[in-house]
Amino acid sequence: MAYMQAHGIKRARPAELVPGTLSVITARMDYLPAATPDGWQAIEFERLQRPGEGIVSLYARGRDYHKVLRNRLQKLAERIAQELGPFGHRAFTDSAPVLEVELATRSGQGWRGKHTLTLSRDAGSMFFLGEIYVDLALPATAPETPHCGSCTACIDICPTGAIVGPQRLDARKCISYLTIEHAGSIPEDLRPRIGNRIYGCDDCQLVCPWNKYARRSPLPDFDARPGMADAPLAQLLAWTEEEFLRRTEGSAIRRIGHERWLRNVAVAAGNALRAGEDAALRTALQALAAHPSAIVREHVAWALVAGPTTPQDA
Ligand code: B12
Ligand code: SF4
Ligand code: SF4
Repeated sequence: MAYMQAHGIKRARPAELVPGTLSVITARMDYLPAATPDGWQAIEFERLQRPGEGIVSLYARGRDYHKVLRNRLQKLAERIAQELGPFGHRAFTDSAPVLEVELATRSGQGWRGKHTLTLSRDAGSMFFLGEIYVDLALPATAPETPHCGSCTACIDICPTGAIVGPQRLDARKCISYLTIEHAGSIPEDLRPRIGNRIYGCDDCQLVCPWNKYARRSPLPDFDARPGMADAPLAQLLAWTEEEFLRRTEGSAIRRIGHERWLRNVAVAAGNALRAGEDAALRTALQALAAHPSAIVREHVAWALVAGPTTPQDA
C-alpha cells in the first residue's frame, strides 16, 4: 500500500488532487447480493465452521465494484450537468489517493465505526464509497453523530487483533490486507488465524449490530457467483492459471493474480488439515509441491506439515 504514503498530504486536500475543486459529493452503494436471506450474518459465521470450504468476503462475490460505482457516479454527474449546465468534475471510487471514509463521515453518510469503516443507522456498513469532486460551491451536509456507544464487538471478534483500539487498525495484521494487498509470504504466526478466509474478511462487520439494517443491492452486478463462499479447497487448489483467469473475469479477485490466490488457498488448506485429516486436500496440496512459484511452494510446504493445533496455540 505504498501508494498511500507516496501521495502524502494530497490525500487530505481535494483541491491539490483535482485543481479547482470546491466541494465533494459523496455517495455510498450497497453491496449485499439481492438474494441475501435474513439471518445472513449467522450463515456467514457458520461457513467458518466448515474448514474444507473457502470463503471469499461478501463484497467480492460478484462483479468488481470499481467500474460499477464509477460509471454510476459519472452518470450522476451528467444528470447534474443537464440541470445546471457544464461544470468541472471527476469521479472516484477507491481509484485514487482519496480519504473516502473521512469524506463520507464528514458529509453525513454515517459515522466512523470502531472497526474504522463508515457505518450508518439506515444501512449498516455493507456499502462501497465513491465521490465526485466538483468545482461548484455546494452547501455542506452536516456530519452524522457516532452511535457505537459502549459496544466493542468488532474489536473483540477480530481474529488477528488487528483493531488495536477504537478506530485504529493495524493493517499489517488485518486478514483483508494479508489475503489481498500483501504480495509476499504471510507471517506464519498469523496463518492459523486466517482460517478458511481466502479473500478478505467480514468478521468485524458480521458482528456489528447496525448491520441488521444493511441493505441488499438492487443491481445484478453484485449477485454472488457460484462457488464464491462454499467451494471445496481441494477444487480451488486445482485451478490452473487459465482457469483462475476465466473464472474471475470481471471480478475484483482477478487483481491478486493466480500466485497469491494459490498462496491464500494453501493457508486455508493447512488450517483445514489441522482441523482434521482430509486425504483429498492433502493430495491437492502435494500436486503443487513443485509449483514454479517459491511463494506457492513455501505455503504449500507449511500446509503439508501442519500439525493438529488450534488458533489459540498460535
Ligand atoms: C487501504 C485500505 C484498506 C486497508 C486498510 C484499512 C483501514 N481501515 O485503514 C485494508 C487492506 C486492511 C482494508 C480492508 C478493508 N477494506 Co478497505 N480501503 C482502503 C482504502 C484504499 C484506503 C483507506 C485508508 O486510507 N486507510 C488509511 C487510514 C490512515 O486512513 P483512514 O482510516 O481512512 O482515516 C484516517 C485519516 O482520515 C486521518 N485523518 C483524518 N483527517 C485527517 C486530516 C489530515 C490532514 C490527515 C493527514 C489525516 C487525517 O485520521 C483517520 C483515522 O486514523 C479505502 C478507499 C479509500 N481510498 O479511502 C478502502 C475502504 C476503506 N475499504 C473498504 C472495505 C469494504 C474494506 C473491507 C471491509 C474489505 C473486506 N471485506 O475484506 C476491509 C475492512 C477492514 C477494516 N476493518 O478496515 C471500503 C469501506 C466502505 C465503508 N463502509 O466504509 C473503502 C472505503 C473502499 C470503498 N471505496 O468502498 N482496506
Ligand atoms: S476485516 Fe477481519 S481481520 Fe480485518 S479488522 Fe475486520 S475482523 Fe479484523
Ligand atoms: S461492532 Fe459495535 S463498536 Fe464496532 S462498529 Fe459496530 S457498533 Fe461500533
